[in-house]
Amino acid sequence: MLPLKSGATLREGGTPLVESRLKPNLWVKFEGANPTGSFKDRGMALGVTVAKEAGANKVVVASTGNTAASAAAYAARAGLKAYVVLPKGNVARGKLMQAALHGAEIVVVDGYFDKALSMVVEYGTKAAYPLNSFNPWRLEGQKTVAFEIYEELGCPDNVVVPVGNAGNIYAIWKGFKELGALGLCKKLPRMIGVQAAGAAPLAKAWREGLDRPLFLDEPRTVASAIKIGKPINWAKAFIAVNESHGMFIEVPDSEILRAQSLLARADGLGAEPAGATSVAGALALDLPGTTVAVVTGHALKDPDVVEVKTAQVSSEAELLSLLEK
Ligand code: AN7
Repeated sequence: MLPLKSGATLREGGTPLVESRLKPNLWVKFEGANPTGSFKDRGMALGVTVAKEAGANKVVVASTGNTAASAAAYAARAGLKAYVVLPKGNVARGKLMQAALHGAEIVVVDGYFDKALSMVVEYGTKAAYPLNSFNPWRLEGQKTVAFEIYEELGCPDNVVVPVGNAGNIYAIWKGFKELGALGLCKKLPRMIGVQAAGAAPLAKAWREGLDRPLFLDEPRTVASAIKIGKPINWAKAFIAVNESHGMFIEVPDSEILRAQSLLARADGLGAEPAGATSVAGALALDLPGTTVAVVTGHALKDPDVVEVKTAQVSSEAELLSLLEK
């Protein structure tokens, strides 16, 4: 089902599918367990392989952070130079660290992700191979999560996905459609796209019955990975949701952070805020049948969003009395 046999792999995929204790019939596909800690690795393996086969020696991405971390690692693996263009002040600390660690050239621009992406689309592609999700190979790689869900659980009734630039929900839908075409899925899942309320150009349009997004210039959300006002793959996301009889919804930041905490404490899974957005959506909806929430990124990506409380002791006796409380 993939066009290439070998390439720049770091053994991405094969992530845990965990039955959640938060709700009956809810499963979590934990994409934070990929090599660089997000689902982006599935597509980057393929994208970098194609870049290498095409003879490129430089790759470029605009990113809210995870694409940059993944591009940096896979480019390193393939011996290519990576340039990552990031919105200044809008990228979580762990992701910046990863881009630097793997040797990418980090370029920052004032403004939001949308600005960085339009610069890469208009100019970056002239000098380097672009690996944003308008590159179809990225989405071909990302569809493999559908195959893994099928292998472990069969075909679920609902698949809930965080939506930012809106490529992943389409990639996963494409994977399920291929399973359907092979006769493996008799009934395809509803695709449910979840956006943060302050960055919800698709969910707001959907609620109003529109067939195109309500782009915004100043997206706002704690989930920096999906702080995107003008998703480039919006048309593909509408196809996924319409064809699957699914929906888009928005959730406030308070519910995203609550879901992040619940998932960590009930299920032992640490998600970054954008990753927990799917869980927030699954908890907000009353969905019939089996639901898989795709948790797209690891908690370590964004260490600054969690408040750390400590209790200090200065003697064994104090420690003991604390433990006995
Ligand atoms: C954790 O890294 O856009 O809807 O530049 O990092 O396919 O864009 C990240 C997106 C969800 C949204 N969850 O996926 C980037 C970037 C996490 C993410 C999304 C992203 P798409």
